[in-house]
Amino acid sequence: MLDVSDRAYTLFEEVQKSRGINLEQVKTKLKALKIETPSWGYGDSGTRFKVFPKQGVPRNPFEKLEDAAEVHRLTGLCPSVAIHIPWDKVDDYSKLKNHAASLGLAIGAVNPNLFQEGEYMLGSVTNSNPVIRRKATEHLLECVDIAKATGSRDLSLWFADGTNYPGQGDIRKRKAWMFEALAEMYKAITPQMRMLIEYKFFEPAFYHTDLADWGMAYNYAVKLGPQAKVLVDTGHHAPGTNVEHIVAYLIDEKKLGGFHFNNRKYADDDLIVGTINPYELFLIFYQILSASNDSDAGIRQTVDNIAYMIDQSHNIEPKIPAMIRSLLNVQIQYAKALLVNHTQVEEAQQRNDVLAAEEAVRRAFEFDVTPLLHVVREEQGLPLDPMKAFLASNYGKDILARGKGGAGW
Ligand code: PSV
Ligand code: MN
Repeated sequence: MLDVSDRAYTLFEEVQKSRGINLEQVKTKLKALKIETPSWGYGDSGTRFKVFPKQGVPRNPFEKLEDAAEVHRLTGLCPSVAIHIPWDKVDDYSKLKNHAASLGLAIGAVNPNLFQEGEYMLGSVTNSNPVIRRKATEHLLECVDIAKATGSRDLSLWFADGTNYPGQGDIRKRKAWMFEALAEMYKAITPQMRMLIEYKFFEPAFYHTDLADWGMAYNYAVKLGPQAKVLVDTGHHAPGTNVEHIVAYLIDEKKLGGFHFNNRKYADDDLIVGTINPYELFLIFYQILSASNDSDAGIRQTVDNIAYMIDQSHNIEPKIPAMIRSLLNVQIQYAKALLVNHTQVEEAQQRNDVLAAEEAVRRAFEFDVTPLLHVVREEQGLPLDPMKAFLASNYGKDILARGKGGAGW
């Protein structure tokens, strides 16, 4: 039975029915949406100017999982957690995996970290010193072993490698070294694993970055083989870049592996996803959903295997509510994108009716999906308003006993 608060749903249902939208299918898709949260999003993080330590932040990877489990309990959206090595280094990864399982979670993507050791100042896998390159490659291989122990499918790869001045490095040699390291890693992964190659156009390097854009990531992924895909971090593009175009292109090439969701105003701001430009997020999902019924099974398979992950830096905001907000923002835009009438869009495209086509897409964005999400949550036995439920619970108060100075970077 519907809650009184969801009388609005009856009205919503009528409107959607008249638009030819099957809400039962929409609800099924919403219930299947899974978004991975990052262990580092629960810890202290900051800008290069300051990290503000927060009270109650997890002190180790086990406590990070506990916070993630609480977020999953309230939202039903995030059954896996990405780990970053060495931030989440433990002696026994099967213990970490079992701890996750005991909380109803799985360990998700394993992220090697090749940007925090002094030796990597001038590059990790692209360093001109072969000893440092070897050390960096060994770390990639270590992460493959960790993924075996945690049962993770994805290795999520981001390289800070780059140079600050023209002439500082040999760009083409570095390109070859990057490939060499990736190829060695590719040989080490199991048939179930995937390498997700992330790109970013600048920072920390300010002149050139070895893996600067989706074209370079795509090229490495093609050369490596079918288990290598591209990872799109929404914050890693120059202002004005049409990210949803990149998404559609990579899906069509069957090379889109996953996302790091966050939002940006200027550069890689790592703000909460959907807070600055929710329409972009909606349009990304519109592209994904347009491809989800493609006649090409490879494209359908690509869409089905997209890893949705959050990658944010919660500098001033409390970590758990920030994560809940992020998940809800993704869910809202996904719900809206599910309301696009694709037949209507296609018909308008065929008539070359530009305004009708634009209207058919935007219309879905303009609906308030609150009643729909209430009903979905009610059917899943979840709190109708996960944020409110968290704020009313004792979890946030209890963890304050952890004190200040928890895990961070
Ligand atoms: C780099 O800016 C990045 O997006 C990469 O995914 C890192 O692994 C992550 O942020 C955490 O620093
Ligand atoms: Mn990222």
